[in-house]
Order: sequence, then C-alpha cells, then structure tokens
Amino acid sequence: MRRLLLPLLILLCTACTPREEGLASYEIIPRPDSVSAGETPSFWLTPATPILAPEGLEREAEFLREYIRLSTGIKLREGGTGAPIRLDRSDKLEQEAYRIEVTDDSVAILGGSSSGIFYGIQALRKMLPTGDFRGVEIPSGSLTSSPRFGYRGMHLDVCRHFFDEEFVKRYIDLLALHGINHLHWHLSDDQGWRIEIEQYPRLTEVGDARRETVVGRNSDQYDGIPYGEGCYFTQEQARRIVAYAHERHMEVIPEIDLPGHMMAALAAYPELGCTGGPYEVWCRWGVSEEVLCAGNDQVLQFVCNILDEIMEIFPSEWIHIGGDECPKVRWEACPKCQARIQKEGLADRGVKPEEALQGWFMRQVIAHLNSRGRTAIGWDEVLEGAEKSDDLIIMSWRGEQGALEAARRGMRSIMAAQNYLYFDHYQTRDNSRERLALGGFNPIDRVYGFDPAALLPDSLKSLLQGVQANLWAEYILDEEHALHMALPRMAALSEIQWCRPEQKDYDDFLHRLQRQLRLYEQLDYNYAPYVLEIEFEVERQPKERALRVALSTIDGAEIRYTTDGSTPRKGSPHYDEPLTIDHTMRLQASALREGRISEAVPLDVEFAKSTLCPTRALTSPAPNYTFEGVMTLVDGLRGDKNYRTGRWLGFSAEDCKLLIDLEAEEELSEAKFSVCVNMDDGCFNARGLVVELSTDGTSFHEVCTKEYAALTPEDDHGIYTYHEQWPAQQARYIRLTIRHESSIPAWHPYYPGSPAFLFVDEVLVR
Ligand code: TNX
Repeated sequence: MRRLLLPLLILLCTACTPREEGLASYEIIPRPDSVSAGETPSFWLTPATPILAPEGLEREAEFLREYIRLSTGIKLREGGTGAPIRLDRSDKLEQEAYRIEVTDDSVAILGGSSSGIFYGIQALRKMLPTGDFRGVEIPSGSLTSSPRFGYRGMHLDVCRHFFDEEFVKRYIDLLALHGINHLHWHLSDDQGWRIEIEQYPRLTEVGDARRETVVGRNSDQYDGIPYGEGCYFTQEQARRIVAYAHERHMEVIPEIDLPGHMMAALAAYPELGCTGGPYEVWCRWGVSEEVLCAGNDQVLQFVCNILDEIMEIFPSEWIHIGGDECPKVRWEACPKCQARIQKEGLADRGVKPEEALQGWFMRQVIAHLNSRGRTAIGWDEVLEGAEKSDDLIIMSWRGEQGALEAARRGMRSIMAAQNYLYFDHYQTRDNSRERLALGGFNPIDRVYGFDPAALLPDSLKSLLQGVQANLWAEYILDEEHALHMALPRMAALSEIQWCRPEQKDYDDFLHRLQRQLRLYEQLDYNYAPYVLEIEFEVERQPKERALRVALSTIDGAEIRYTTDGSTPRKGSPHYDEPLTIDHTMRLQASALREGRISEAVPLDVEFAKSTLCPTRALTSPAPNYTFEGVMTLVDGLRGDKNYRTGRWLGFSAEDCKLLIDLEAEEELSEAKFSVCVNMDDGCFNARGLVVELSTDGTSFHEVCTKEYAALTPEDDHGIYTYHEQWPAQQARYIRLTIRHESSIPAWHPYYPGSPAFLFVDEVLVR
C-alpha cells in the first residue's frame, strides 16, 4: 500500500521542488557491534514519516526531527501518517546500548534507557545522507551498538583562551554526535578565572583578565593586548550549559585546578599565596611557581567555599580538582607550610615532605567533596602524595602509567594520555603548514590505534572508567581553530571509546569517516583537512639504492604530482603507479576532487653517496625513539620540525655513532647531518662531530673533528644542520660520531646539568 502511495507523493513533491532521493548507509562512526542486512524492501523517510515516542521521550523525538531536517532538509509534518520511526526502551539492552531495526514499514530505535535511545538517534542521524532530499531510502537491516567505556569524555579549556556560551553549546552538540557523555570543563587556570563565584567576586573582577599574552611558545615578547576582561560564565550561564548538556545525555564535569595553576585567583586574593604577592594573572604559558599556600587554613576555607558553589551549579557526581603541575618551591620556604608539615606529621611519609603536604591538602578537599556525596577526579600527580581511596579517580595524562599505578592501588582511573589524546598537539608531520600548536604529534591514526586499556592486566581493566581527549587552549585562539584541532580526531576518539580493540579497523574507519566529514560540512563544523590529503607510503629499496613511493587518498581521489618543484595543477602528471626515486627531488602531490585541487603535500628526498647504504648503529637510540631503526638516518628523507614523527632517532644521554658501508670505494669530502632541537623538552644540539674513514673496515683514520658551542637561551628551537668538509679521500667505510650535550647548561629551567636527548636525522656523506 505504502509502496503505491510513495510514487504519488514524490510526484506531488517534484511538482514544486526538483530535489532528489537520498540513500542511507549503515557505515557510521563509532562502528556498531553488529550490522545485518534485512529481507524486506527499504524504508522510505519522507515528510509524512511520523516519529512515535512513548511518554518521557518527547525531547528525544524532537532531537530526531531536528537532526533529520539538518542532514537531509526533510521537514517531518505534524501528524504524518506514513510508516513511522518508533522510539522505545528495551530491557534486553544495556543502559547506553541501542539497536536500530529497519523494515519497509518501520524504523525502530531501541535503547536500554533514554540515553541508549539518544545514541540510537545519533546513529540514525549519521546513517542519513547529507543534502537536500525529498525522500531518503533506508535499506532494511539492523544494527546494534554498546559502548566499551562508561566514561566517554572530551575536555575544553576556556581559560587560556575563552570560548563563549554559544560555542560551548555547539561543542556539546558535537560531543553528542560522537556518543560522548562527559564534558570536562576546565574553568580556572593561571591565565584566567572563568566562573562566577558569588562569595569571591574578585575572581572574575580581577582574575578574568590578563594584561597581555606572551607571543608564541613563551618567547620574551608580549603582544601588549589585554585579554579576557568580562570573559567568564555567570552561574546562570553555567546552569544553562549544564541543562543543555543534560538534555543531550551528557554530564558536565567542572574543574577547579588546585593547588597549582592558581595565578588568576592569587591575583584576586593575594593573601592566599605563601608570599602574599603581589601577583598578576599570568601572561605566560607553562608552570608557575606561585601556588596556593597549603599551610593557611583560610586557603582551605576558600577552596571549600568555591567548591560548594561549584557543586550547587554542577550536579555531576564527579568533580575535578586538578592537582597537576604544582611546584613546591614556595612551600619549601613558607613558615606556614612547614608548620603544617610538622603538625600533620608529613615529614617522614617516605616522600618529600612537600609532596606529602600536597597529598594532605588534596585529601582535605576530597573529604569535603565526599561529605557532600561527590567524588573527586585528580590529574595523575595526585597519586604522588595520595593514599588508596575510593573517592578519588585518577586522570592519567602524563602517559598511561598513572592509570596503571592507580589500578595497582585498586583505584579507578580515566585515560587521557597526552601522547595519544592531547588534541592541542600537531596532526601532520610537516607542521609548517599548521597553525602554531603546543608541539607533539598526535595524528588521527595515532589516536585511532590507541588502546587505553592495553597496559592494564585483565584483572584490573575494569578499574579503567573510560577515555577522554583534551583540548588545551594556549595556542587555540578562536573557534574555527578549536574545531580544526578537535575534528576529525574526535571521530577516532569516539571509536576508541565505543569499540573493543577487535572491532577496530583503521582502513574501514577512514572509509566511514568520509561520510562523517560530509556531515561536519553540512553542520558547518570546521575540521582539519589533512585526512583528505595525499598519503605517502615509502618503501626503502636498499639494493637498488632507491625509494618506492606509493601515493593514496582515503577516498581514492585522482592524484596529480610534480617532481620539478612546481605546485601540482590540474594538468600535472596523473599518478597511477608507485614511483621509484633515486635522486634528490621535491615530490609534490595533490588530490583532484570535483575539479578542485587540494593543497599540495611535499615529500623532500635528498640523496648522497651514503643514502640507503648498509648502516650499523654503534650506539643505540632510546627504545621509544628508535621507530624503524637506523636506516631512518640514511633513507633520503629529512626529519621534519617535530622530533616525534618517526623521521628522527632519539639518543638519550648518548652520542650517535654510526658505521656506513658504501660497498665500494668512493671519493669522499663532506658530511652533513641535522639535529632537532627542542630545549623545553631537553632535546639539545650536537656538541661535536668526528668522521673516520677506512678502506677495509678495520683501520680507520680521522678526517674531521669538530666541536660545536653549547646553546644559549637566545638560540632557536628547530632543525640545526651541520655541514663539514675535508680534503677528498678514497674510502669505503665511514665511522661517524655525533656528540650529544652531556650536561644541559645551567640556565635551563628544568634540566640543568642533566644529559640531553640528541635527535638526529639524515646523515649524508658525499
Ligand atoms: C599540561 S594536562 C597541563 C596543562 C597544559 C597542557 C598542554 C595538565 C594536567 N596540565 O596545563 O595546558 O599540558 O598540553
């Protein structure tokens, strides 16, 4: 019957609009646990489709109606009499699990609870095609999905740079689209206090604004532009945001970061610091030595009063109290803190007394939350002075170790390892094409490949409550950039939050991602386009002394490339099979889609006599920075600005010593190599070079010995290239020693006197 009505309906519609029919797909993110094809004909979504929802699910029905309109342009008519979409609870499903069943006469969205139904609605929304349609065909079939983790979080820092209520709501919508159920809202930091506290009005009268902001990554320059005045959330706004999230089955977890990261509060209430100030809202990034005084009872009162107001606004069971990066220099010299250490017997707890003091301070705060029926979350540093407790959840950020250590003590944790889940890190190797970011290298495939529970023994896995990614905003200046950093990595995050490791498949994910990107476009969410760019797969062919380079895109788009340094254009050579490269060149490639050519991605290859020759490492790079081994140093590919991408080998507290065999005698007169310097991270320059040559591989003689000066604070970060020459000589073997910085200069803020890391790449001997 319906099959007869539909053509009539479509005929009627086409009379007024020339719109097309769309086709839905089961290929969504996160990947469902199971998908199966149905036996009936397809379901047709048209303006006549009603949504039937039992009592209590009216809001969910409204969401679905709105999502359908946003994705497909189809406006469902009130009281439509077509085949319906039904929302229903099912006691066969777990709370947050959902199931979608499509036949020709209905679509059923079933959930273990209203949350499950909500995720089912999000899933259906992602199944729909994007565009402007008069009707959408949904092939019959079914799918089921249940999240791997109960806590699925995404964080937002509104302190370093401010994002307003409207943006936070858009962000919540985005999280909901990804099946994320917690927004971790970072509301206080050194550079700005962003939540109104009625008892302490100066927090947002003084603490909201900084005089200016440091330029770049803590250079000595400042921009001279005041920032942040009036940039905070009133309690009413915060309540609206909580309610907005709640409707979307999401909890907002506020964070008040204690006892460090408190410069903004100290600027407002200097009596709360050990020295009494004066302080100013910080204009730099990083870790400040000025922290709350832990020996002052007034401080504890202050913190508890703030948290009381926070708990009034935020009904979440879990409240984040920070605990990260709290230097102890002020406490060491503070009579009140020292008196507290004595009074509480913290001097001989097996840790540094000031660490124990932080543990004590956090315990007071945790106990306070606990007395109000709440549970604390703390960054993993809180483990340092903490005892085992059920009312403290560890957020593991400095790696995965925090979660492991928590589990060993029987404590719960949330995984937010910075080396996988920090979305303020770069997404591409060639980061000169990206806006300035914190550093690091967390491309989408790295996020995707991460198993947050990998390190935990099976018996302790259940202590891991979930996973979240963090969006710190030191270098994120505006909304478009925030979205660029968050997307599409959030899609990978949602898949590790929902899917068990055996369900994941990166190629399949990339395939599904294309539909998700279209949805971002339709909803006007900016995203990083790098996944659509050319991927180079380089295979070394040492026998031929050549590289075989295969080019691809996730959607199989047409590829154009050049090898002469020019930018690829529509008329440039068409790529159809892997290229063999055996000489120095800049390969550039672009994808051609619908007549538009994407930004070119370059691959620089530099060849010398030593390139791809058998090479042995006589000293070993650090295990985390060995990547694909020593051949990386002679593979013709130069390291990029980021030492973590696999193009650099990192020697920890050790020289880099290599033996290269040219397999034939050659005339040699120069050596070139590069070092990636990042002083903040303890990666320093080369301090010397020794080149020795040999014709037989046993007796070597020195042809070049150089020393390089130590770095000063004025020196730049980045790639240092060293180029040395000597009178030409015949030789077959080259022994090269690149000396590391064995003692980091005294001016260094974190590691004076320690041996440095040495990141080396592309050694070229000619
Ligand atoms: C470390 S993560 C911090 C933040 C910075 C972030 C930058 C954490 C607990 N502390 O204050 O914004 O690194 O990635």
